[in-house]
Amino acid sequence: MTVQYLHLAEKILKEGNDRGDRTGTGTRSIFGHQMRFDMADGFPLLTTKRVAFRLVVSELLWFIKGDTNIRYLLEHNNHIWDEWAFANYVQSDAYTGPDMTNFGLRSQEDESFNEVYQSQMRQFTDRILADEQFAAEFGDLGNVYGAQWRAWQSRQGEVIDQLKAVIEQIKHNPQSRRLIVTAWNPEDVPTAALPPCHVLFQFYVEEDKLSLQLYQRSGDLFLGVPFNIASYALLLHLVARETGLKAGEFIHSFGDVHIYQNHFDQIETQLSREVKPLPRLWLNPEKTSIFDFEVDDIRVEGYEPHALIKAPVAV
Ligand code: THF
Repeated sequence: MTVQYLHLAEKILKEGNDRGDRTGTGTRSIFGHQMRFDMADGFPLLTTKRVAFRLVVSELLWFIKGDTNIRYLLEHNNHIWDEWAFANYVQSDAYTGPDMTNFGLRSQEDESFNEVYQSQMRQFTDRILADEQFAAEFGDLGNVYGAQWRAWQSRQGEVIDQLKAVIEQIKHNPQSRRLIVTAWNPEDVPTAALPPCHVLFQFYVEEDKLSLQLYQRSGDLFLGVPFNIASYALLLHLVARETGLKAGEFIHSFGDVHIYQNHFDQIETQLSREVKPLPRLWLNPEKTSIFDFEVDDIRVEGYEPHALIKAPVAV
């Protein structure tokens, strides 16, 4: 798994196009790539740096619950979506603190601004946790993954639960070529804070094996992609558990896959490191339904990666 990831990193560095991007950071990118991970080889969690698997778990369970409010993530000490909620808040009339325009870039370039930003962010997340009303108003990210997977609004005003429906189809119609969940809702794209990066996934059943393919329109190779691989591999295992199948392959297909300019050194560090054996996934054997899993029901065993490498996230 790690080898395929490092191969992709080398390919982007060597062949990629240097491009500006929405966040102003600059990336090197290629268009179109596919990786295949066989779950029989171990759980695909990157070994050339430590990936915080507990954050992958709470984020995925948050999607599966259909939750779109960062409060659940904060309760699990998961801060990976904070910036997107904060961006909505500081643009609203309710925010009266110091100017936070373009906080993502400025916090990286200006240490004194960064201190002010960190303190405002801290106050924001503390208040989301302490104040239910405030959380309802400013913790919600709108129609992100959880909403599209579990509560897609139909034209007739009905609610479509794509995840439940696809699980029923896997159980009763496994040969189907329509085992699809889509997060890409064209109606929501113009107004979304961040249109979905993982646009669509499809299941495939062959004999007793379940496979999953994801189409990702945009992938941040250093920060996001290791999370995304682990997240969809875990989703595959959970759906396999619920449907009584074995986890087969996770196939990861990309549109624009890129390395941010301010992640080049970190990627080089990874390329210089030796690959280690993959961990195994432990799922609480007492749980059978994907909708009943909690964070403590999911662990990796035998994960001994190289040290964490820090990098700024582009907002
Ligand atoms: N935006 C960008 N620029 N990259 C992304 O990967 C990304 N995501 C989600 C939404 N927008 C994105 C958010 N997912 C981290 C990991 C995943 C994220 C966001 C941030 C991150 O900072 N990870 C750190 C550890 C964080 C911690 O320990 O708290 C890391 O070192 O991996 C793509 O899904």
